Amino acid sequence: MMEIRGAGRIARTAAAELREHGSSLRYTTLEDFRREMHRAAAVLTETRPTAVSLPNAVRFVISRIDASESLEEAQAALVESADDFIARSRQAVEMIAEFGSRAIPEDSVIMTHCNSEVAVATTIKAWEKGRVREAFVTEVRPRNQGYITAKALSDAGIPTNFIVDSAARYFMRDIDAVITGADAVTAGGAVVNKIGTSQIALAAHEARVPFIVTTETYKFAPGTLLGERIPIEERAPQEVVDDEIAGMMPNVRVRNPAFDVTPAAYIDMIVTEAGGIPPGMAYVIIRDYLGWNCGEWQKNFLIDHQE
Ligand code: RUB
Repeated sequence: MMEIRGAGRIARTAAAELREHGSSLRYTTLEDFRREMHRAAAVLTETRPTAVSLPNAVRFVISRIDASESLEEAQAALVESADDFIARSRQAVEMIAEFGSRAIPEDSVIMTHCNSEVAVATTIKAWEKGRVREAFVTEVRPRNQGYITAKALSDAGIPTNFIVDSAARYFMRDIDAVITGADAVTAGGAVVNKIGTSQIALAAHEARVPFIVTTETYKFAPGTLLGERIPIEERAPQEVVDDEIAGMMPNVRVRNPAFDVTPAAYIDMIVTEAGGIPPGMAYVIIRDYLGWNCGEWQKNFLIDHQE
């Protein structure tokens, strides 16, 4: 329903909801508790398919329940792991804002797209340090998240220009750095973010304007190492064209993908709480920060396929 949006908030809300759900019901056995938590985790994970922060947050919480040996231990682990995830996530935003603000060139005019908590925090931090002079914010059709971003930057005192999405290339010549968030980062360093991001990255690449992505490490997608693709959420056509107008164009199919993929080649830096990295280092984040052990997986694969 888009009541909770932005990949970081989605992840924190999922962790908090698992904690509330698990704490509100009475269970008699560890098995029942685990089963119900896995069911709840699956319901949550299906709500938005693209933001990898969601399954990563859910996995973080559920894995500690799975590792528990008694019901009491599992219930305590649920509360602890959810609180731990939420605290780490908030801390990550602060760290990224600090690192990212240093990466923005002095006296910059920046452009951003959609409403990313991390990109906004980074821009405001850079403004406070005197590194940002002005901002350009896109409208972000069809859900207009640009209004939320424009208000946040304006409230912080940043002179802000609000433009339609299709004006991004027109204004690119005035821009010193583009800064966005991410819903997912692949093992190859490609970034999935709000639809339109890749067009802006292309325009920035053409104009030699640095394109900086700010993202917590839990938006990196381990499954992409195994050849999984990030599903792109396609939302209702009514978000783009209302039914009455659509009814006048019977041969027109309205398409509404919510996200797109920006290739690693158009990204200058990905700023995480582990520091600013080139996109080619995405695998290192998956291995060292998400603890995703490819060797372990390979071993299990070989055992399963012995025949
Ligand atoms: C939001 C969006 C944001 C990322 C990162 O899309 O694409 O750029 O989620 O946001 P939607 P954050 O509005 O469809 O959820 O930095 O807040 O995690």
